[in-house]
Amino acid sequence: MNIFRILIFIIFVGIPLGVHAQIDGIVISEIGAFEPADTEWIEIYNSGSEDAAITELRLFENSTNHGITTYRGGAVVAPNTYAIIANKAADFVAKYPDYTGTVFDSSWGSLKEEGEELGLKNDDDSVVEQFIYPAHSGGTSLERVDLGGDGSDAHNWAGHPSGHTIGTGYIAVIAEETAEPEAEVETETEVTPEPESETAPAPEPEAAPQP
Ligand SMILES: [Ca+2]
Repeated sequence: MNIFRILIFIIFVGIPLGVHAQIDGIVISEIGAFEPADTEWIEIYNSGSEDAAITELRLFENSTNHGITTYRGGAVVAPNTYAIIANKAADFVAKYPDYTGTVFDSSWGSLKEEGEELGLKNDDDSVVEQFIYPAHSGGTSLERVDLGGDGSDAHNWAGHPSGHTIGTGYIAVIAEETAEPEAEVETETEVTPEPESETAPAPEPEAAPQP
C-alpha cells in the first residue's frame, strides 16, 4: 500500500506549502517620508477581497525586512480599508490624534525624501509590493494616484500640495488651476471691451389710459 507514503508526502510537503499564507492586494498608498524620522509613516490599503493579517508581512526598506506588529486596531485590515505602518507608533498617534484608524508599529532608520526602494513581503520572502518611489520634497506626503497602478511608475505618485491624506484616498487637486491663472484673469478683463454704450433707449412705458 502506498497510502502511508502519500500521507508522509502530504505531511512533509503539503503542509509546509500551505503554511505561508500569501497576502494579496495590499498596496502602499501614501508615504510620509517628509516627517522627522520618529513620526515617519507609510499608509497601506487593502485592495483585495479578504481580510489581510498585516503582521504576517515584512516591510522591506533599506534592503532590510522590518517586522510589523500591532499597535491599535488589531492585526487585520479589512478590504477597501486604509491603515498606517508607523516608524514609532506611539509618536505617530500622538502627532495625529484625528486619525482613529488602525496603526501598526515597525521600525526603520529614515525614509528617504530622495526616493528609495520600498516594499511589503510575505514571510516566505515573496513580494506583495516592491518599487522605488520617486523623490519628493516640500514637507508634504507622497500619494499613490492610482492604487491599482504600478508603484514603480513615477507618474503614479504625486506630492500632496499642502499636507497629507492619512486614512483616506488620493483626491486630484485643482491647485494648479487656482494658483496660476490669476494674471490671466486680469488680462482677460482688460481685453474684453466694454460694450458700446449705444444702449437702446428704454421703451417708454405705455401710457396709462385716461379714465
Ligand atoms: Ca492617503
